Amino acid sequence: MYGNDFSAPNGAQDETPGGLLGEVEAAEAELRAAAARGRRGGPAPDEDLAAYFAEVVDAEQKIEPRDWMPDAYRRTLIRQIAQHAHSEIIGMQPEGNWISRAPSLKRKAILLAKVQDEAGHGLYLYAAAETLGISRDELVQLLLDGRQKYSSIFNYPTLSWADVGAIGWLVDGAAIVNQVPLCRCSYGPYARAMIRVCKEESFHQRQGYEILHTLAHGTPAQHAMAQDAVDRWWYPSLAMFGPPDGDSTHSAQSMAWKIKRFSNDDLRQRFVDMCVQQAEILGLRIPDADLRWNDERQAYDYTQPDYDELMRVISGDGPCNRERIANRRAAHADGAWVREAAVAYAAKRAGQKETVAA
Ligand code: BYC
Repeated sequence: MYGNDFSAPNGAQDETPGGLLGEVEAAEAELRAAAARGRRGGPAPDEDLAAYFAEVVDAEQKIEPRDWMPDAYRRTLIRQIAQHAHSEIIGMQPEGNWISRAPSLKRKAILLAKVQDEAGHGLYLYAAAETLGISRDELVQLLLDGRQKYSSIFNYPTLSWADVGAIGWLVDGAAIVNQVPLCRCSYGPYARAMIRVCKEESFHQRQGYEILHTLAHGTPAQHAMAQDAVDRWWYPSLAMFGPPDGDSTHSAQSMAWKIKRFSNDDLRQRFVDMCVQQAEILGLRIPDADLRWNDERQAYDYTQPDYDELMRVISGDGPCNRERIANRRAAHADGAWVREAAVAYAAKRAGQKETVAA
């Protein structure tokens, strides 16, 4: 058993063959089937638009950019997709911190490729958000001004090489558990972007798992370093799923619109259940003395993360918030000449085409 395969301790496999990646493939097949069976056309002239929208969503058809949608649905998607895109971009920093210090050429090449994938995910997601009528420039400015959020997890420091393994195993693992259901999101461009993102995230998780496995089976000092990383990343990873259901402001509406398919707590539970068995194989301990199998619930009981800490980190007061956003602002300013050159080149090309056409 490896990476994000999921099975319950009683030996019962997850309901979908192939675990989470199997679910991504099933979602991809569903997307193709929905496109092939066509869908009802636009609303009739006198039809109630909200009822039309609800009918499309209830029929598990995708809402596409030109379709009518409630303003609040559009705003929710822009908020969530932008937050997701910003997370990918800011998320390059904690791991980027170790590229020049990776312990071998092979590890360095793998980490470079992973961080590049994250830039790619950010770009697909900005492109998906742009289909909702907002530009990438505007979104980037909202991030830089602190008016849009990114995931809390990227405000924690990466203190040792083992943190790169823990990020892969736990952070990418949590991300996959959260994002696989988004492959079935009602908004077509987001669902389609998620298919590719999840496939790549699965490799990311495996590389982290493999780093931790190597360290955990190495010298006592390496084992201790791996355990220390898991101790520090476990609770922040649980907090990635957001506030508990009772405090989640958007979940009920997002689930009704089929943007989210499961609640924050349901996904958090699924993640815990998946990790327990993987930790055993790694030979590492999950830092929770109260973690135990509950036969009645067919799930593990576990200690909740500190949600006050989550709220502090979200509101800008985590260990690395200021550093991360300062780095992003500096990188954006340093890249101004590239954007200007690209605009000048595009204008020159457009001028040449006009001259040829004249
Ligand atoms: N961090 O009503 P709720 C990655 C906010 S990148 C920050 O439950 P919702 C990777 C929430 O926005 C992983 N803020 O919200 C990259 C809301 O505030 P606003 C990123 C959080 O949206 C590089 C308020 O709290 N993944 O995988 O229904 C390297 C109330 O929450 C957080 C995504 O972005 C948080 N943890 O549910 C490695 C996935 N939690 O906006 C890996 C897409 C909550 O009202 N996003 N908030 O001011 C989602 O699935 C959902 O937006 C969430 C939150 C589950 C995160």
